[in-house]
Amino acid sequence: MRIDKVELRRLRLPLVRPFETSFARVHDRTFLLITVHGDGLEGWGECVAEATPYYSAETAATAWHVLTEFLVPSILGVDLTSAAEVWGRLARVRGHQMAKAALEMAAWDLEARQKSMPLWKLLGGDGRPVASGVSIGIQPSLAALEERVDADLADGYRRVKIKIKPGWDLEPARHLRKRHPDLALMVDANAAYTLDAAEHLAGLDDLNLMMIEQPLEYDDVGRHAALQARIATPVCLDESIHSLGIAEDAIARGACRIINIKPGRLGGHLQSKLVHDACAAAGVPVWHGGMLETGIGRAHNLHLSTLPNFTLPGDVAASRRYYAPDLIEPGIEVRPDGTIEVPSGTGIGVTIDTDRVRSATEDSWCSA
Ligand code: NPG
Repeated sequence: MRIDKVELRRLRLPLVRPFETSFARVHDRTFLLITVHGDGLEGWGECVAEATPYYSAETAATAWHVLTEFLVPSILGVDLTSAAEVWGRLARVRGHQMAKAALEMAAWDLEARQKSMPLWKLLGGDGRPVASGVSIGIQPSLAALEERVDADLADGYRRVKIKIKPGWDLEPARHLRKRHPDLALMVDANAAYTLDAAEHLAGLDDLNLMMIEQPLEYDDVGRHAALQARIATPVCLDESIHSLGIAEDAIARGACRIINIKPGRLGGHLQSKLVHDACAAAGVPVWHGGMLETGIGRAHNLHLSTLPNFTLPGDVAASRRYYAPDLIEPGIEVRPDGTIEVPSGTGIGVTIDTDRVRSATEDSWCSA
């Protein structure tokens, strides 16, 4: 496999509705699309770095810089045996997982297309339909939250995650649990608490939540271990897990009982597979996170989600929850049983609407 041309685009799309987490309220999404060309075929990847450095230190601008100056030049025109080799070729650059992931994932798509197989097969998955959950941003009132949850359950979703922050945590969780005693329910704090809140967070323990996601600082495995020892609700780590080493360390220290895998945060498909395998070996279930991707990134996520240890429903909801229209046609839809079919066809298996890509593009770059 040889990549002889790389195109990069920065796009901005309005969100169907604003999305609020403990760290920001957003109305639109800035992201990069990358296209790798080789042997007359294309592979596509989506860079999930945002316009702002609030979820992660990377931004779309840092990813652009690192991709164009360092990452793309290190694989361009190089003979590669497979996409699994890309990560090693990028290793001289420290960090910048989201930038690396976009390029690496595009290479996996290209390799799958070259081999005329669906991406899930190349990744070692089984292509089964993926159980889908929704992520509901912080709402202005309990009534608004109820309304959103009802609409999502009516669409078939199997699991509800609500965003929490100090001042919006126990009350909405209790409220939902009372209305839906059997709902698969979880909360996500996006690092909004300190260990001082341990006793307060133990107030969630009698709600039978699937997990609390990333309660404490993004780079603090040790305090998560201390928190997990004090609360019964399983802790799941997201922001903290940037690498296989940190994942293994977090598991060994008892900092979490569940791990959220996002290929953007980990550096691509290969690193995600390695974390998936390490979790499986340790008996730690994983699920696939979401970063408000368009259908292109979502398609990658679906293929990866068919590896065997993805046993919990992921944030891989239908693309029209976020973008109308999406960049792919047809969009990714949830079925009445709450699962999403993995796109068939070769590579990521979706048809990209290049006119829509063009009209949302704010800047572009090409290696050749
Ligand atoms: O379905 O894509 C989705 C959204 C899932 O809540 C979601 N993502 O904290 O995991 C998160 C959150 C997020 C979105 C984080 C965008 C960063 C950027």
